[in-house]
Amino acid sequence: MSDRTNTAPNDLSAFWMPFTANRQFKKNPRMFVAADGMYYTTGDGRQVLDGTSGLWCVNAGHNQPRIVEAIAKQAAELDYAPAFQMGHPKAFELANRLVDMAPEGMDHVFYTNSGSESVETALKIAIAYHRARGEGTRTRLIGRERGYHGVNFGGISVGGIGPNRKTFGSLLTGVDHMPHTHIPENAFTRGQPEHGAEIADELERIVALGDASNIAAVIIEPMAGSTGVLLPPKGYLERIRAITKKYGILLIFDEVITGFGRLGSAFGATHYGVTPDIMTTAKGLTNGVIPMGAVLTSSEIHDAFMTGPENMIELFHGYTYSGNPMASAAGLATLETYKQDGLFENARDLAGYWEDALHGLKGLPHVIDIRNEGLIGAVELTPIEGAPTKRAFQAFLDAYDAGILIRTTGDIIALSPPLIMNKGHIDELIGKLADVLKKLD
Ligand code: PXG
Repeated sequence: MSDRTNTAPNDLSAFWMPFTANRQFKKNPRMFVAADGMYYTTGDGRQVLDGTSGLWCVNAGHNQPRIVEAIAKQAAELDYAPAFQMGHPKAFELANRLVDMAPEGMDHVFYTNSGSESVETALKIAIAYHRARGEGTRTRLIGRERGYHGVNFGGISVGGIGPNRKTFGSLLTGVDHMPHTHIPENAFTRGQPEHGAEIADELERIVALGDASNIAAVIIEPMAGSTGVLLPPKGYLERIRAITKKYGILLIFDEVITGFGRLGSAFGATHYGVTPDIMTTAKGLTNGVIPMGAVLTSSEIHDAFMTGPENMIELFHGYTYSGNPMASAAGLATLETYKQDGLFENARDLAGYWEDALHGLKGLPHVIDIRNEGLIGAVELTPIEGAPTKRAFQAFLDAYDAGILIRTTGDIIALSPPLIMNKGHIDELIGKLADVLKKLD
């Protein structure tokens, strides 16, 4: 074995980076070494405005003093406590705070460590719930094209992303997909689009063919984030809710991106006024600082498990780090920050200015659609013939050089800045993005 103790810190080969073009990155790496408020500092000492809240998670901005202090204090006080058959106060306190901010009826919280684990947990709870009630034939799951539900096997099965099938094969059986809601007649819509509520009726066809007695749950993002900011047409979510209710099928909202103020309300469910049976969260729960996810369920679901002998474990599921003290402390400080600093209100107040600024990019070269909701935006570009994704990725590289962090998916630029943003930050972000787009080949 080679002696690795002298490996220079600039040797980049050992770290196999996630969702990254490793060889390209390592030839010309982009490193962040510090962050504060709205800005990252790069390895070469430049300030980069965070237009994406890291990966849609740093909703309260970087280096938030309450969160920094809470983590430091927690590490010294109680670093870890067993998650099974033992408790610690902050996990219970955080669950109560989450229930307080969730829609009426979402009364229980199961902790995970990521959005992907929240999704797996929600799917397992849905199947086990029907079984607990004597409807064990309800095992089928329904997702949606262009849905993103993380990277584990359940999530990629209900998700609607082609490359997952190309790379990982047949995935889970017993899964159907509804069509996505992204239709051309809604191009350049501000906020929720007018057309497409009837796309929800495809669910009726899937139920007619598969039979409700076999179907456990439907899972969708209230607004699909990572496949390019695909908004629910007006009336669509209401129809999905009505159809699932009619057939006794559980509705899971994957709120990993839409949770914690991104749309100007606590959750997508509260923003759109449609309450599911289960909600998955992560990211903004702890401001992205310590990994944590949470699944919220109704009492009806939770209570269905609370039968049988009291010495028995009711749900055969959990993680070593479920509700761990450091994450719980970070979560409590994060929720306190959202409340004390009025960050959801700030997102709501800024949404109009954000919308106007974004739609001001209409008419720039290659721009074929602009979409927005809350503090989320997307600018879709025409792909280069025969080289999809290349144009948007070039925009990402140019933007980084210009001092703004954006995300791209396919040829779509996605923006989701921290909720602490002000109008000056919007002007800087959109102004620099406009300059990048004007010069793009
Ligand atoms: N559900 C949804 C709706 C998500 O957006 C996950 C589950 C999985 O979460 P974890 O914590 O396991 O990554 C996500 C994650 C992007 C981007 O730029 C989006 C995500 C993650 C990383 C990048 O679009 N979403």
